[in-house]
Amino acid sequence: MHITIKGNMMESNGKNIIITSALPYANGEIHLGHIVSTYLPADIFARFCRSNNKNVVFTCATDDFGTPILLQSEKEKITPEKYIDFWNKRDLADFTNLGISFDFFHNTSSTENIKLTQYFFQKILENNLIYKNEISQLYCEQDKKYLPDRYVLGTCPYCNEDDQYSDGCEKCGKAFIDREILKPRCAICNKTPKLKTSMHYFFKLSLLSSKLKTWLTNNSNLQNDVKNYVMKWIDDGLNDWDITRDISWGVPIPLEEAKNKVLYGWFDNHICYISSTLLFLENKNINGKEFWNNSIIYHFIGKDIVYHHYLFLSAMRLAINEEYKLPEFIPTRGHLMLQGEKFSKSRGWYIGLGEFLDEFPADYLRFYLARITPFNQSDVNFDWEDFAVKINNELVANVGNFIHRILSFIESNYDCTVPEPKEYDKEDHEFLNKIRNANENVTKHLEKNEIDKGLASILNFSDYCNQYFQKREPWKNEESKNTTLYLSINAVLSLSILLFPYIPFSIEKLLTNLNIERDKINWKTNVELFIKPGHEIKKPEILFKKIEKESIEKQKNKLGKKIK
Ligand code: B3M
Ligand code: ZN
Repeated sequence: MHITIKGNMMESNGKNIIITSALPYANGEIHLGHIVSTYLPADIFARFCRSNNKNVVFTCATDDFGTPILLQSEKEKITPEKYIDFWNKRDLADFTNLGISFDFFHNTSSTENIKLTQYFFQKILENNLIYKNEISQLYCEQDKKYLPDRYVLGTCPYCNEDDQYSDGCEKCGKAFIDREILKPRCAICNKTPKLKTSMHYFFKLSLLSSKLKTWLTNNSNLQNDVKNYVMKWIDDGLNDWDITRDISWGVPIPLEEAKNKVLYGWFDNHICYISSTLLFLENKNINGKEFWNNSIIYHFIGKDIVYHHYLFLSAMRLAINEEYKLPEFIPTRGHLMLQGEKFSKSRGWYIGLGEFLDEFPADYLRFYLARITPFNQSDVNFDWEDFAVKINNELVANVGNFIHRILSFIESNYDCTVPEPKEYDKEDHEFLNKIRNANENVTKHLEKNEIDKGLASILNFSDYCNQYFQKREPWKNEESKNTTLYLSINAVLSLSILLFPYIPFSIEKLLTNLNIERDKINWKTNVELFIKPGHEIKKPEILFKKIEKESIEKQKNKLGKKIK
């Protein structure tokens, strides 16, 4: 990453871009729903910015702390450290297999994040925005533990369903307020817990309401539909936030009097966006805090964590007087449905990422999800039939077809050497203009995070290329064929540059076929045709294979049959 430093200040003028993706909990496989809303859009944008020579820092981490992870590690009779280490490595492997090009992937349980989180707590406390209050909480005498929501099971008072956690009922969807659950029992030993008081620390979120409103009003980059309901939450009155948990697994509260108490996971996890970025930069001898405050910041999330990002995250940075600036963008997207229904692991209505990648190339998933994911909060539907249609008719028959025809024509008619063009006629000039301006439309869309519209624009260009080649009939027009192939191979390069953020694995292969090194090209390379007459291409290989009907049938038959 080339960052130009003038004196002590970073030369920013919009060159420094910080991109984060919401942190996956370290206790389960990456969910396709999070790939749609968070990881893929962030990665496409990061690759687009890098291709435009921006100084990009793209980070993520596993969200390690919290009750469910502690509970799960106890069930598996391993330490929480061991447990999260497994999932941190597993998630990074999955992200790598999917081409999610984080510059750095860390942990919320890292020493850097613990230190920065404790710094935030101390500063917010100094600024009189934290107070103490006694709360009563269920306590298990047998396990000598206070029992947060996920440690208490019981019967739903609304639908009478048993074995529900004390924060809400999975069956009827009702959220419970303080200890509404009937017949509460400890989730570890099944004994009946008793009520015990405990000193908790509260963040005065309510006192930051007007500062939050000012920030939201002045930040025109945030999506209006999201901003509107966040404003309503503020107008309805914000509750102060209990940031304490009486468990061992979390960021210790840095106060003598608060031994054995930790901070709530949502207090520390988004601070990891900052601590991971700082660590990555400091490892390159770059002042991370200066870079952070001289960057444009994007936090990519799904709509289920809007409250935490538009309110908790922003309020905490406001509470320390913006020592670390707030984000310009919080790209927020919807959830993923499967064949028109909600994903459900317990009902087997689910596609596992690993399972998908065993059957289909990662670029097929990237292409299809980018094709169907608008930049808004509407839910997106993964349909196996539609997946096959879009891959076969668009990626294979449109893009793949054009690329293969050009490369194999040059291989068989010119012995892999790009021909010298002759004079251009009107159609050639039109095609030349299309090639040189192909990135304009796509740029407009990707700058606005409209990954679906960007890809649609690329497919239109590819369509045009196919029509041009078909009309020029180089296989029978001796006179014009050199010009046709010279322009067409440059059109293939333009397609490679534009598609790279979407289907990086295939484009790496294509650039090898074109005998072009990736770091020799960027987003604007082909404004002046980069491939010159005489350039040698390699023997072409088929980039995309059609999806057969049987493989789709196989996937659809699996639905609903998998057990949890
Ligand atoms: N670990 C996962 C979720 O609720 C949560 C995100 C944290 S981002 C700081 O989607
Ligand atoms: Zn117990």
